[in-house]
Amino acid sequence: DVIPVRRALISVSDKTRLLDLAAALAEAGVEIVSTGSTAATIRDAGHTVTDVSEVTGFAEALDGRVKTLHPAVHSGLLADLRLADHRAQLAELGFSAFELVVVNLYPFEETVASGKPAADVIENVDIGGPAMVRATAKNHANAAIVVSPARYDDVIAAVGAGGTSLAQRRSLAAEAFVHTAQYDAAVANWFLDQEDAGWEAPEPAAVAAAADEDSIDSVFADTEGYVGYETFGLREAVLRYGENSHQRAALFTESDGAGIAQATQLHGKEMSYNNYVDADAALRAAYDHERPAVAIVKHANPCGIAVAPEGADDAIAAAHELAHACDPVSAYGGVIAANRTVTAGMAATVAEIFTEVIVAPGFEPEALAILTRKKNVRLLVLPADFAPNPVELRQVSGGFLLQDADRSFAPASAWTLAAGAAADAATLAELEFAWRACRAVKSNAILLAAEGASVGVGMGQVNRVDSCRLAVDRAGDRARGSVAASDAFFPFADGLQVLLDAGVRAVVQPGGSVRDDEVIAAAQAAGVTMYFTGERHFFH
Ligand code: 93A
Repeated sequence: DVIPVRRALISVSDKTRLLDLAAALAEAGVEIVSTGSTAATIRDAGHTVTDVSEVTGFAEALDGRVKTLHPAVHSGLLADLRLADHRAQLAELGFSAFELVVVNLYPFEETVASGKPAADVIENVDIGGPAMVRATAKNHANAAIVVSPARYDDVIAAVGAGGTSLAQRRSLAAEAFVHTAQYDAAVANWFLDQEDAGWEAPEPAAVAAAADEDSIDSVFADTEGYVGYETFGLREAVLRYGENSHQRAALFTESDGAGIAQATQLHGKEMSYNNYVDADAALRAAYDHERPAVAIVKHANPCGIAVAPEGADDAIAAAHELAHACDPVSAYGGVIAANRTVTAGMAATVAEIFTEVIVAPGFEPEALAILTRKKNVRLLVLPADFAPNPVELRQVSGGFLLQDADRSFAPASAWTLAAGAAADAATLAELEFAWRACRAVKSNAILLAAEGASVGVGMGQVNRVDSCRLAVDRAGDRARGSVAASDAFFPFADGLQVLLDAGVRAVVQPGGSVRDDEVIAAAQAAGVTMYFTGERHFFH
C-alpha cells in the first residue's frame, strides 16, 4: 500500500515552508505542477515547475476564479488507479495522476478579520482549493493530501523512503476533511452574520458588538462540545454584553423553536442578555394561566402576577393593573409579559410606568401608537405558535442537565384537605390561582393572593420562614384574608405560623414533611383551611 510519488500538485496561499518542500521534491525527482503565485515562488527559487495552465490547456480565467477547476486536474486527482478501467480512461484522455497534492486555502478568516469590504471577503471564498482537497482525500487509496505545513517533514520523509503509506494517507485525508469543514463553517457564519438587520448601517452599539464578534465566534466555534453551539448550532445575534458589561454574550436559537428567541421586536433599544432572561421568566408566569394574565418580572422573579377578573371590560388591562398593584416599587423598570394582545387601555397605563420590555402575542395598533412614543421600551411580539420549551437545559461545570419542563399541575379536585373546613368554590379557585402563580417564583417561594392576583411574593430565600416573612411584609394589610401557596412543604410549623399570624385564611402546599403533624396542628389551632397537593413545584 505504499505509493511512490512521481507527480505532485501544489497550490498554496500560505507559503510557509513551501520552498523546503519544493526543494525536497525536486531533489527526489518529483514533477511539480503548480498554480500562479505558488509556481512563481518555486520557480524563483530555481526549481523546475509545470504551470497548471500547461496541464489544462487553459489560462487562468475569470480573475483567477477558475484555475484548477478542469477535468485534466480533477481526473488526475480522482482516478482510482487500482481499476483497469480508470487507468484506461485516464490514458485515453491524455491525463496523468497526482500522487501528492499540497493545498491550503484562500485566507478567508484573515480577510474577514482585516475588516475588508464584503466583495473582498467573497473573493476569498476558495472554491477550487477545497475541490482539490476533497477530491484527493476521497481518493486517499491513490494519493496523499497535505493541507498543513506541519505535515511537510513527514511527507518529505515518506517520499525519500519510497512513498506514502495507506495509514498515512488515511490520516491526512481525515485532517483534510476537518480542514474544509472548518473552512466552510467560517464561511457559513459570515453569511449568517450578513443577515443581521443592523449590519449595513451599524449603530455605535452594533459596531462595539461587531468588534467582539470574532472573539465570540472563536470561543463558540473552537470549544468543541460547547452545549449551546452543538445543540442549537444557529447563532442568532451577538448581544452587546452578558449579565454584566465585561461578559461577552450571544443568543442562539433552536431551529424549530417558537419562544422568546424567535420573538419579533417592534420597537425600542436592542434586547440585552438580562432582557431575554427576564422576558422568558415573565412568559413562564403569564402563560401558565388560561385566563388573560400579566406577569411583571424583575431579576428573573415575578413581582406581580394576575389574571383578569371575570367579566372585566378590558381584561388584559385589568390583569396588568392588578399585577402592578402587587408591588409597584419593584415593578419599576420591570419586564412585562401578557398572554393576550396588549390593548390601548393597558398601553396607556404602562406608558406611565418605566418599563424595560413588554412581550405579548400582539399589540393593538392604538397600543403601539401609545407605546412607541416611549423611546426606550422594547416591544416584542411572540411567534404565532409560541410554546414554552418542553424540556429545560442548564449548564453545569463540565456538562449540562436536561429535564422535562414543570408542566404537571394538580387541580384543586385532586388535593386533600389537611386542616380546617373544606373551602368553598371561590376560595378553591383562589387557591388554585395561587398554586399556579407560585410555581413561576424562584424557590423557596411563598405567594399570597387575593382575587386572582398576587398580593405578596416571597422569593428565592434559603429558608421558608424568610420567604413567608417577605411575602407577608410585601402584602402589608392585604395579607389578612388572602390565600397562600408554598412551592414545597413546610419543614416546621414556624413558616406557616408567620402566615397564620398575618391573617391568611387558606393555604395550599404539597405536604409530605416528617413534621406534617405539627404543621397541620398549627393550621387547626388557627382555624385555617389547608390543602395538600401531593406535588411540589421547586424552581431554581
Ligand atoms: O479561485 S479558486 O476558487 N478557483 C480555482 O480554480 C483554484 N485553484 C486553486 N481558488 C483556487 N485555488 C486556490 O488558489 C488554492 O486553494 C490556493 O489557496 C490558491 C493558490 O493560488 P496561487 O498559487 O495562484 O497563489
